[in-house]
Amino acid sequence: MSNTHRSRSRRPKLSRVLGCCVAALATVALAAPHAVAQDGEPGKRTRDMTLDGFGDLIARHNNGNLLVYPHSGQFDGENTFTEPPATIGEGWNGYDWLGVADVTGDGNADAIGRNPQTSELVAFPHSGDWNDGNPLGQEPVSFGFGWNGLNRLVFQDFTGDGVADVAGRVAGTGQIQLYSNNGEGGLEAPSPYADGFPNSTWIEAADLNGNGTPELLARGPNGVVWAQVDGSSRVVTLERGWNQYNAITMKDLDGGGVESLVARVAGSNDVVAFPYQGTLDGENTFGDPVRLKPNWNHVSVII
Ligand SMILES: [Ca+2]
Ligand SMILES: [Ca+2]
Ligand SMILES: [Ca+2]
Repeated sequence: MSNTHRSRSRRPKLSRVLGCCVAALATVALAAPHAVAQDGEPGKRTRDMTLDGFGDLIARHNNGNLLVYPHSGQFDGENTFTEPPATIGEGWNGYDWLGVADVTGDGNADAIGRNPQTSELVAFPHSGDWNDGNPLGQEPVSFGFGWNGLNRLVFQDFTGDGVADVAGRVAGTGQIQLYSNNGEGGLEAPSPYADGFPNSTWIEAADLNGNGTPELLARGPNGVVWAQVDGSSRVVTLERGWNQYNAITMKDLDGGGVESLVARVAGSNDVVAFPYQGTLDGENTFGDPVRLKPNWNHVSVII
């Protein structure tokens, strides 16, 4: 398995699928010169598609389009992520797992997808240019095949070099395995990283205590969201009653470099943020929910 994950073979076919499709809407604010904020810091990842230093809200429309809602530059409820979205790809319903992080090592946010038909993990590198509205138009990079054996995937910098690595939960054993990034988009052979997540219905990673090592976050079947701190056995409860959410992601709301919880409420489908309060402090880590988007039932994935 290790050799296949070192592969960087080119995939012109997928490039054609995604290269044709971009219709960035004209009213989207043009990017300011790229301000290096959290990009490349240990234990963090960038989701800044527009290159202004603020992580953007990314979603897959039910029709398969990949949408970017640019960050306005400040955390301000429903004005935080601006409308209309830019469409940066189409055909993404062909992937059953999506992520956004810098996996190629240039500091820009790349889009990653797993094709369940082929079991391949593919990254679409950011071009480094937002103004053309087609940041993903380059040749994709393959991480090889065999990825269907993981039933949860997380893209985050676990190794502290500022480039996103891949962690995944192995179907059956429930163990989290880490595929370290060599810094240039190649993944090393997997190594065991954590246990204790066999029944979790959501898994993520974010550095909540600011020491450069991400915490592993998970939601249990009982609706409790908890964190395993710094890869140790120390566990803290963050939230309770979270089975009411039908999608969960994490987002740097204010450019401060620490990601907050973001979730979609079942029923209303409102997307709400639970702002990071400044310290990793159990159930006080995140504040009361603030609505970001009303009735977001038109998207199937939120990143
Ligand atoms: Ca941005
Ligand atoms: Ca790394
Ligand atoms: Ca940490």
